Amino acid sequence: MTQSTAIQSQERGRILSKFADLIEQHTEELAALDALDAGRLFEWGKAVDIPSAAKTVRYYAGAADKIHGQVLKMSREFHAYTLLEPAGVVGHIIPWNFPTTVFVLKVSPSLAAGCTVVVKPAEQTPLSALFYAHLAKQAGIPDGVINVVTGFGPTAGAAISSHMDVDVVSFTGSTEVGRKIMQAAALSNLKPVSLELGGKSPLLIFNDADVDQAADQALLGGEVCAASSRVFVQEGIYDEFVEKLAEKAKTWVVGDPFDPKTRLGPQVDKKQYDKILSYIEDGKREGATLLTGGKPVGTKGYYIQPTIFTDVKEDMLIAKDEIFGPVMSLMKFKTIEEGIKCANNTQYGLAAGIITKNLDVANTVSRSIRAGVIWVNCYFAVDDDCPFGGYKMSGFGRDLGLDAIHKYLLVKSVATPLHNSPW
Ligand code: TXE
Repeated sequence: MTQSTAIQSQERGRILSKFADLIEQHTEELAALDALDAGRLFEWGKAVDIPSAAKTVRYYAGAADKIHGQVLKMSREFHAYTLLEPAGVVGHIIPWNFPTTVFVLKVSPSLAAGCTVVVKPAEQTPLSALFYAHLAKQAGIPDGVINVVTGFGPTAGAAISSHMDVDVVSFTGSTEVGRKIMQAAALSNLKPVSLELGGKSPLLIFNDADVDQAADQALLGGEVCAASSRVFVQEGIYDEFVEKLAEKAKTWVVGDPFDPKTRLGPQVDKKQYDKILSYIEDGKREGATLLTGGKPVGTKGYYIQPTIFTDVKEDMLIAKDEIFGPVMSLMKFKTIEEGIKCANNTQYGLAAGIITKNLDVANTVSRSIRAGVIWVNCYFAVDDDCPFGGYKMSGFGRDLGLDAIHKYLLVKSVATPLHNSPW
């Protein structure tokens, strides 16, 4: 697409706003599709996932006409400036855990930047992506701008990452597949990639925390890349915290994602279900103590009880590997330094949580943890304006925030001598 045929930026913003309105108008259908496909809670989808998706699209709609380069100060008498140009065709390969959220946080900044996109949803959860494409057409996004290609990873996904005409790939998924995508990019047209990969995020709870609130924060885990799956509790409140957490976890209703009483829906598929149960067995075998859960629920569907292990050692598999399910490892620490060391003892670096009333502790620990997102006295506070992405083997590149648009832009420098200036 040339500059002359491209839809101008204000018009792009207007169409994206219309897309956001249509998402809101179809909240129920979209929440139902994600509940059917991914087992996401229907009520949560209606109250949070879908309204937040519309908000994300609107955030980038507002940014579409504010993307511009800079005038440069050259060391000679030149007039020089940068142009920010759309990178071209962006391939988005997305996972099954947040079909709606990841779709909009990838697609919206690319469209604001003026790119076209090819989206491959996860094979387990293609329905909402197809419906979003349908709504995009109704909003006036021209044919060919959003292309949804359903299919499996090694075929449809690999075709995108190795394609000579795909200019950028943005991926969210496992570290293992992230490596393959980088390889395919390197062996094809050297397209830039951004990778949002797994995590084993720590939550540090200090002695001065409100134990009741801390237990609620700790329970926001599950099939979330940033789940606080390693919870470190300072020794002074450890016993009280364990008791409180067990009490709360036992009240969680596991079941049908369409039932408003349900707090924990099913796992996405049999592969994921078997993987989680096998990690629970590893935990027991390696000597961790099962505080709650540990078993499947019912005989139909892929339901697992919220599972909490205590007496976990840092070298156990359940403390090292990303399980991506309702399994938490609880560990104890004494000093701030020990807490920081434990938090950083992982190959991952996606997110971390800190619960304390002491500002000095919060500031020191925030700077010492090698992770892309730090939540102090909260957890999973993801927002359109906050860049999201990892350090270390959790990948690189950021989704969300205005900076995400720059993944989908190319910088061109233009320089010309001023009249009569020697060069
Ligand atoms: O992810 P995959 P899976 C982690 C989590 C989970 C594990 C496996 O630990 O248990 O990954 O989940 C596509 N070339 N996360 O197997 O395989 C695939 O079709 C190109 C963390 O479902 O990484 C899907 O669209 N694409 C994560 C997407 O990659 C390929 C979210 C993700 O699938 C491909 C999901 C290939 N060779 C899982 N192979 C997070 N960070 O939130 C697969 N795909």
